[in-house]
Amino acid sequence: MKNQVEVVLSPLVLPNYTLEEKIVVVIDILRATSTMCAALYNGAEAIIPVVDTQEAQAYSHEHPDYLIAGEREGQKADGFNFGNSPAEYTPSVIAGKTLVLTTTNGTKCINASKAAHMVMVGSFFNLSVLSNFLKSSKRDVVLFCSGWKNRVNIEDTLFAGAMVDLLKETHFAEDDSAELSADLFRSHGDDLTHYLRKASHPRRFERLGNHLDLALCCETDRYPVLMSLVGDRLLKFQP
Ligand code: 3SL
Repeated sequence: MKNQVEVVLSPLVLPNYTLEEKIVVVIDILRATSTMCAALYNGAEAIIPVVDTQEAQAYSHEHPDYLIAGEREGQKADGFNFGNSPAEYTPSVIAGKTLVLTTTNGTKCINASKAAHMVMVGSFFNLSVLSNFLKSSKRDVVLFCSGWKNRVNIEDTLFAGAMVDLLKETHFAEDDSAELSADLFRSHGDDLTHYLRKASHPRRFERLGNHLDLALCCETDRYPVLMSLVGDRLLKFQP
């Protein structure tokens, strides 16, 4: 018997979904969950996703050895040495370190998912390894798109659609948002970077002079790593 897969298109509709007993995959393609995959793959010991900048600063006072990173409005947040680009977290910077990260949407969504049986992180960087794990999990799956300030976004919806499509042998699309995200991916998934020029966040990047992260975050399977939330931290997960 197949399990079900549901797609939450915006944090605003999360209260309509039951998370208990399910695996929740939080998606923030641009860029929080892509950054998390890059950092853990490149050797981070753990990532602590926090909701606000004060909480991140508090970790830095207690643990001066942690890297503290913050993003607001697509830019490095005031007072932070690190931001939210996957390109920042090379092995020489991140190996062996714990990263505390706060972002506008993605880290909030991870914290909002704690009722789940398991909270994981999805991006194009770990698409295949994550889909293989979910297929074998025998659990219902909720794909939680972080969006932008409660609005639906194209990039997270496309990724959710890619995952619904990959899971079709083991999971049936339970809600219309799963069906429509899969249809979107089937129509536009073969040229992600081109289609994503329509999306609002890449336009925000352009205005900020960020010409690299869109293409980078569309690279499928660049950082094949699995992670799950254990207490307050995301740790590498070996099935
Ligand atoms: O919203 C978020 O969580 C961030 O990923 C946004 S940004 O890509 O860093 O601007």
